[in-house]
Formats: sequence, structure tokens, C-alpha cells
Amino acid sequence: MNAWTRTRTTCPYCGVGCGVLADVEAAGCGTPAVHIKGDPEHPANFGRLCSKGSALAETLSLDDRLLHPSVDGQMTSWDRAIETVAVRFRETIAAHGPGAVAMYVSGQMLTEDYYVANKFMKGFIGTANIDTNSRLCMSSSVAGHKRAFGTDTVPGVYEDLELADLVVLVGSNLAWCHPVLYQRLAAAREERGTKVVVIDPRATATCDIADLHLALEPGSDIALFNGLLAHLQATGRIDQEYVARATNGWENTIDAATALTFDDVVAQTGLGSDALACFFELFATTQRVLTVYSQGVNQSSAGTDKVNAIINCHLATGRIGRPGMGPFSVTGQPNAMGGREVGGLANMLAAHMELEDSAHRRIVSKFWGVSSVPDRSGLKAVDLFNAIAEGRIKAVWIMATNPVDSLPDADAVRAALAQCPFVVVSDITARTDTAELADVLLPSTAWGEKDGTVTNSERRISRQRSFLYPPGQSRPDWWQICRVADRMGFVDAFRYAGPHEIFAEHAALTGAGNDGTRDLDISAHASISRQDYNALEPFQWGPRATDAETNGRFFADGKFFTSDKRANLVPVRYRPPASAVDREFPLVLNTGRIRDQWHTMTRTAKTPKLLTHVAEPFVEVHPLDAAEYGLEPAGLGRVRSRFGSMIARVSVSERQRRGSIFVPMHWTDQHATAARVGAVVAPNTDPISGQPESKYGAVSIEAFNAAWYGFAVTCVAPPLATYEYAARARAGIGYRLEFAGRAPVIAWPDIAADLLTRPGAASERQILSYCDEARGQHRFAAFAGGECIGLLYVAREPVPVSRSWAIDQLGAVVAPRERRRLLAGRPSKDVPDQGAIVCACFSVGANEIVRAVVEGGCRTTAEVGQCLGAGTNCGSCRSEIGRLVNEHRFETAV
Ligand SMILES: Nc1nc2c(c(=O)[nH]1)N[C@H]1C(S)=C(S)[C@@H](COP(=O)(O)OP(=O)(O)OC[C@H]3O[C@@H](n4cnc5c(=O)[nH]c(N)nc54)[C@H](O)[C@@H]3O)O[C@H]1N2
Ligand SMILES: Nc1nc2c(c(=O)[nH]1)N[C@H]1C(S)=C(S)[C@@H](COP(=O)(O)OP(=O)(O)OC[C@H]3O[C@@H](n4cnc5c(=O)[nH]c(N)nc54)[C@H](O)[C@@H]3O)O[C@H]1N2
Ligand code: SF4
Ligand SMILES: [Mo]
Repeated sequence: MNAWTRTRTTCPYCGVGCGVLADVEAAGCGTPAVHIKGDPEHPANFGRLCSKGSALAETLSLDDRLLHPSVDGQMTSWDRAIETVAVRFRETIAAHGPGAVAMYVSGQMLTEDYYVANKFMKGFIGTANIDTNSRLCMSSSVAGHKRAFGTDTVPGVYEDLELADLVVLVGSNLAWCHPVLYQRLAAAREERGTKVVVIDPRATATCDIADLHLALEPGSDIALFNGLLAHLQATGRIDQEYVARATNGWENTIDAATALTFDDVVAQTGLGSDALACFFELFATTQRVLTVYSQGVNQSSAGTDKVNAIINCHLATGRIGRPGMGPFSVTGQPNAMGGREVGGLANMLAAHMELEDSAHRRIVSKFWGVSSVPDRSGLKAVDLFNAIAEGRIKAVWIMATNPVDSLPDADAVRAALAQCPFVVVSDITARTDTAELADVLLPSTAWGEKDGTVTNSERRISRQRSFLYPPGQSRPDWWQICRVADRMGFVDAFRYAGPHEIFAEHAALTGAGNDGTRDLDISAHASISRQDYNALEPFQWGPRATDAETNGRFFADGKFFTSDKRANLVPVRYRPPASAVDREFPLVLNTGRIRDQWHTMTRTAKTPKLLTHVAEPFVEVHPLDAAEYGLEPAGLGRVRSRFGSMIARVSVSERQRRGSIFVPMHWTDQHATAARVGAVVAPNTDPISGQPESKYGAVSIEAFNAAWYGFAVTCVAPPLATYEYAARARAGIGYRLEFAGRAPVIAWPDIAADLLTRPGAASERQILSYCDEARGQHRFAAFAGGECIGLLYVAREPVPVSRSWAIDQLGAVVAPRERRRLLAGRPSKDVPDQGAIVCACFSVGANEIVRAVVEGGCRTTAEVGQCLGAGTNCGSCRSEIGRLVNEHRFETAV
């Protein structure tokens, strides 16, 4: 038996920042086996992982990895690639000035990568034109924090979820997007009856633990929180002493809040007055309130004001910085916080210092040994890509993000990059919608191969450690930047023996000229050795965790980082979203995430397990809207806006508000033909933060009436581009393809012959078929050596074949007399259909869970777990199991 080596590292997905144990088999040759589990000692997760974290080992294959640098599509050496970038950057600067060069980076970079990117641009290229996808994610929170606290500080800690008596979740689908925090909250609620309120226009999986769900009118949060502040005042719940001692701006703030009557709030939020009054009273009468918020707040043209509307309610009641209370912005990406710490945004400097502050500029320029740093903000993401489109920026380096899919008005972003004279892309994936437009493509080391630190939502810095050799020619992102800097002549400033030296430098800068004037100070690590860095335990920055009351929380003393140390209450007024629905575009487009996919799917779509939950782009529509716009459940719909259009599977659901539709952000041209929702999203931004309003667009929807619908399972990746609608996903041992078209197809046998193949199987392949031209039905089943190697079903309506059953047939040995049965497209009577997979870890389907409830008598999620195993590993599906239990518990078996 081979020996196993254990590495303690951190999950590369969401901002919860779970500790991970990676056990690697000391392999001879070939890819080593890797086992992943939660680190029981990590204070973010205490051993838990969600479905994405649990499946990390299955995403490490190299088949789609970018492994070699290339210039103009030709594979080349690192030397030549670096030289090309350095020369083109230098030429661009010489001809057009430093402002013609930009970087667009990512909250998924490690702090060390991020630090050198920022130093390179702001210190040495001489422009603040470096922005990050955190602009699309956290910038409204950053701006709101700065306005209120004088600095971008997250006051609370995760333990507050367990200590609160009321947790208000605003615009956060915690169950799917921060699953381990959701599990911590659900456990606390179970134990001590924590009340949970969800404020979200949609009924999400998170609502399954909600005592109250407020399905407000999209975009109306400010009206809601202003109404709350007015109620707090009217009922004598304002902490007058605290407001007088620790804040500024009370008069104007309460004036703005009381400009609305309760009835106005009811009208603007569209909520029932009873539900609203119930929430207000709950908030008013509970001291320990934690308000957790995310993209439903940030991604808005009033995002910064929404953040301050929430913070106002906490400041006015003095409920901040103490156990179980406070506003809590949960971060999305694994290192959104680290990026903020090094100043990765175009309007920040470094180490929580400000570009506009001359003292801060002096500290940083002296520290970096440069004569000056820019005194003006650079361009924010949307403006930055506009500048590329207009030719003002002529060279851009994109790192660890996929803007052709994730930015709003994404077709315009694609066009801008297509005509930009020089585009560099550093990625781990060979083919992405952005990488396809690169002049220079640089292969980065991925999670498991790279070393550095990340900071999670509660300011906890953890090490990501490598446990695999970097494949091919891949190199760390920081190394790439340092090499280019070196080649551009900035030699000494970018010579690091490893990430530990970068971390030490960053730590030193946080202490430079600080003396307690800035929240971030980790200068105790300024001379950390490689050895100590390698052994670094997760630690939280901020007030010392040894103080029992503070216990790592900021602002317990009522002192803030403004010039007079008082927090600012900020008067905010409700204003409608930037897009308005009208006759042509009558519906509100809301976009966001699903449980098992991560952003543009470059990693999570590598494992079939994470595609069993949802395998196709979808648009969720209320039943009455579906009827109004002629949409059939499981049919296809085309969503259009002034900016672009997309096609997705229609999912009809009461969980959607009437007048709003929801589309996941994940699908790209690498996985589907026409499902990039970014192309439909309007490029409206918040005037203060610059964050795009990805949660509110004006759109129309119509049925995409295909002449035929196809479904196939195949061994070889099926092509996408030839069909009007197609979505491909890994499934079982191969792939699944959903496709449809309006033009009639005659040559189904030829298509079947192309699709249903397996390398080396041609000679022995047997294809059975059933065709009924009159009814438009075509079915094919292919076998090689007795094994099923593919199935294809075509019909005039969405194909009614059991997907999970069909996927299971791939690779199954089928006796000759049984083979024709597969053409029927469903299990034989004695094998029950699993239904859609709910538990990805143990592959348990919805039908099985319902049977366990109705026939097996299971009455709780835990009982379903005991009976089927479902929900007992990562727990991400527990809320859905709970829903099925609730829906079916009163049914009895017949
Ligand atoms: N599974 C999974 N988890 C992830 C990610 C992922 O890709 N997949 N990404 C990570 C990242 S980077 C981020 S930023 C986080 C995001 O985490 P979340 O913010 O929780 O996720 P979203 O689905 O983007 O949006 C949250 C909710 O906002 C609601 N919303 C829309 N409009 C409004 C409104 O006007 N008011 C209110 N109150 N709510 C509204 C939406 O209906 C949606 O349910 O998730 C992180 N975690
Ligand atoms: N419509 C809509 N749009 C949205 C959102 C929304 O809710 N709705 N949410 C927004 C938010 S909050 C976010 S955070 C963004 C996310 O959007 P993106 O950042 O564009 O999405 P990702 O798929 O995470 O892109 C990461 C890229 O980096 C690559 N990569 C992974 N690891 C590494 C590495 O170590 N080094 C390098 N160089 N590359 C690596 C991956 O292969 C991938 O191509 O999307 C935003 N866009
Ligand atoms: S909650 Fe899931 S995705 Fe987020 S860090 Fe933990 S394991 Fe990773
Ligand atoms: Mo994000």
C-alpha cells in the first residue's frame, strides 16, 4: 500500500474559507489519488464541507488545463511570452501613457498574487487602472463600510451566527452560496430557537429555515430598512446614549427615514402590512440581531445606500461589535477580503490606505521606493471595459476571471476585447470565452498546486498550500507578474524567493505609519520566515480574540476610523432600480447562483456529481407569467433585453414572484450555445461603488418553439455549435446533451452515428433505432461489445425520458434481448425511477426521498438521512430534503 501525505489547506471557492485536509497518495507515476475532507480544527468549518468543497478532488484532472504559454495562438516558451507582454506594455506606455494599460484581476487570486499585481500597476506602471471582479461582488459593501466606519471593516465574526437571537438574511441565499455558514446557523436555530428572517424577492432554499420570508419588490430594500429605522424611533428603541456618543448624522438620517409613512413602505416594498409589522417588531424587541447580507444588496444601482440603510439600523440601536449582533457582509469569493486588504480595487491604495490621501500616498510610495503613486482612482470594471471599447485602453492583462461572461452587457465586453490591440489572459483553463480572445495566454498554477494566503468573510487569514506538482509549464500568478515587471526594468522591487516574502512585505506595509490609525495591521508577520509561513495557522486580524467581550469584533468600544472616531449615520432614500420595465420589456430579470456550480463552471462542471442537481441553464418563471407568455414547463424560453438575448429551459415555480424571472449566471459558450445571461444584463452601476446592477434588468420572455427537441447521453463530448439551442454536461461516465432547433432535421441516423460513438468502437458498434416520421420521433441506442455507449431521443415536444436512468445506462452491459428496451427511454416497470438527483454526494433522487417519506414513514430530514444516507455527508441538500419532507409528510402510501 502506498503512503499518504496530508496537507492542511483552504477551499478555493466561497468566502466562508473552510479548512480542507488533502490526503495525497505518494504516487509512482501518473496523477496521484487525492482525498478531500473538512479540517475539523479549522475555525470556519470545524470539519464541515459543502457539496462543492467535498467534490474538489474530482475537479483536479488535467484534461482541460492550460499547460503552455502561447502568443498569437502558437505555443511558445515562457521567455518569449514574458518578453512579448513586457515589450507591448512598454510600447503602449511610450506611445499613449500609462493610462492606456490596465489589469483586470480577481477575488480568486491569493493575497500574494494580488499584492504584486497592485504594486506593479499603482507603484511601477504608474496608473490606478487595475480593477477586479470584486467590483461586481463586494464594492457596494466596501463603499458602505467606508462611509459608515471610515474604513472597510467587517465588524463581526462567524460565532455571531451562533450567538444571535435573530438573524436577518438580506439578499443572501446562504443555503446555496455559503452552505457551511447556513449549516452553522441551522444548527444554532435547532439548539436555541434562533429566529430567522429572509428578505429576498424569491423563495430560495434558505427560506426553508425562515420563520418569516419577506418577498419584497425587487430593489426596494432601502424603503424597508428606512421603515424599520422609523419604527425603531417610534417605539423608543433608539440607543440615544450611543447615538450621541458614537455617531454623527442622526438628524438627517432619521429625517430621510421618516419621510416615508408605514403605508408608503407597504406600497414600495409590496409586502403585507402584517408581515412588515411583524419583522419590525421582531427586530425592535431583539437585542442580539445579526443582519447578514450579500448580492441582493450589493448588486444594485443603490447598493451602497442599501448597505448604509442596514448599517444605520444597527448603529442607531448600538447593536454592533458585541456578541451576536451587527451588520455582516458575507463575501463571495475565497479572497475577496484579501484583495481589499492589498488594495486591489481601482479606488484603493494598499493596506487599507486611500489613493486620495496624500499622507497615505507618501507612506506607500516610500515603502515601495517609487517617487509617487497615482493620486486619482483608476477606472472601475464597467468603465474600464468601456475604455477598452473606445480604444483609450490599448493593452489589458486579465487574471483569474472571465469577464466575457460575468460582466454586464457581456456581448459588448466580448466585442471590446476582440478589437483591443493587446490582450493577455492568465488562467488555468485552456478554453474559456475570455481566453479565446487572448493574444498572449499564460498558464497559471491552480488550487492544490499554488501556495499563498486567503482571507475569509470574518477576517481570518488561512494558508492555501500546494500538495500537487504544477503540471506542464504552469506558473503561479505572482511569478508571472514579477517576471514581466523584471523584464520591464523594475528589477529589485519584484525579486521574491517565494510567496512568504511577498506576504512579509504586505504585512510590513500594513504597519507602516499606522500607529492604530488603520484597522488592518498584521505587521507582527513582517519578518515571517519561509518555515513559519509554511506552518502558519489560520488567524483573524483585528481586535484580540483574547478579550472575552470583543472576541475579535471591531467597534465594541464605539470608536471608528473616521477623523473624529465617530461612525456616520448616512441619510438614504429609496430610489427605483436604473432599468424600468415597460410594455416591450415587462419582466424583471434577477440573476444569481445555484447550489453546485461555481461562476463560469470552469472547475465545478468537471465532475458529473455536481451536475446531477442542475445540468442545464434554466429560467425560473411564476406559473401565471408562464401562462401569460405562452411558456410550457420544461419547454424552452428566449429571454431578451435591449442588450442581448439567451435561451434556457423553462422552470415554472411558485417560488418566483410574479413579474420577475430568475436565471443562473453560470452557463457560458463552453457549456451551451446561447445561455450567457451576462449578454442580457444591463450595464447600470451604483454611482458610488460602480457595482453593476446584476439583480435587476428589464426583459421580455417568449417561448422558443422548436420543431424538435433532442436528448442524448454520449461517451465523447458532443459538439455544441451547430444547434440553435444546446447544453452539454458531464454525466455518469460520459456526457449528456440537451438540444433543440427550429429547422427540420432529416438526417437523424447520421447525427446518431456521429454522436453515439466511443474511441475505437466504430467497427464493433451496433446502433438500434426506432423512427416514427409521422410523430417526429427518433430514438437510437448504440452498443459496443455489449456495453451501451450512447442513447439519443428526439421528439416534437421536450423529450420525456428519465435523465437519471438514461445516464445510468451509459457503460452498462445490456443483454442482446434487452437492448431494444432502451429505446423506450425509461426503466422497466420493476425498476423505479430515481427522479432528479437531490443529494449529489450519495446520488439520491427526489423520487426516492418522496418514497422514503410516503412509504417509509420518514418524518424529518434526519430520518431520511438514516434511511437513504441523503444529506449525511456535506449537508448542502438538507434544505431541499426538508422541503420534500414537508410537502409529502401528510401523504400516505396507497
Ligand atoms: N454555489 C455557489 N456558491 C457561491 C458562488 C457560486 O458561484 N456558487 N459564488 C460566491 C460568490 S463570488 C458570491 S458573491 C456569493 C453570492 O451569494 P448570494 O448573494 O447569496 O447569491 P446570489 O444568488 O447572487 O443572490 C442572492 C439573492 O439575492 C436576491 N435578490 C435579488 N434582488 C434582490 C433585492 O432587490 N433585494 C433583496 N433583498 N434580495 C434580492 C436573489 O433572489 C438571490 O436569491 O456566493 C458565493 N458562493
Ligand atoms: N448576471 C450576473 N453576473 C455576475 C454575477 C451575478 O450574480 N449575476 N455575480 C458577479 C460576481 S459576485 C462575481 S464574483 C463574478 C465572478 O465571475 P468570474 O470571476 O468571471 O467567474 P469565474 O468562473 O470564477 O472566473 C474565474 C476564472 O479564473 C480561472 N482560474 C481559477 N483559478 C485560477 C488561478 O489560480 N489563477 C488564474 N490565473 N486563473 C484561475 C478559472 O478557470 C476562470 O476562468 O461574476 C459576477 N457576474
Ligand atoms: S462553504 Fe463550501 S464552497 Fe464555501 S468554503 Fe466551505 S466547502 Fe468551500
Ligand atoms: Mo462574488
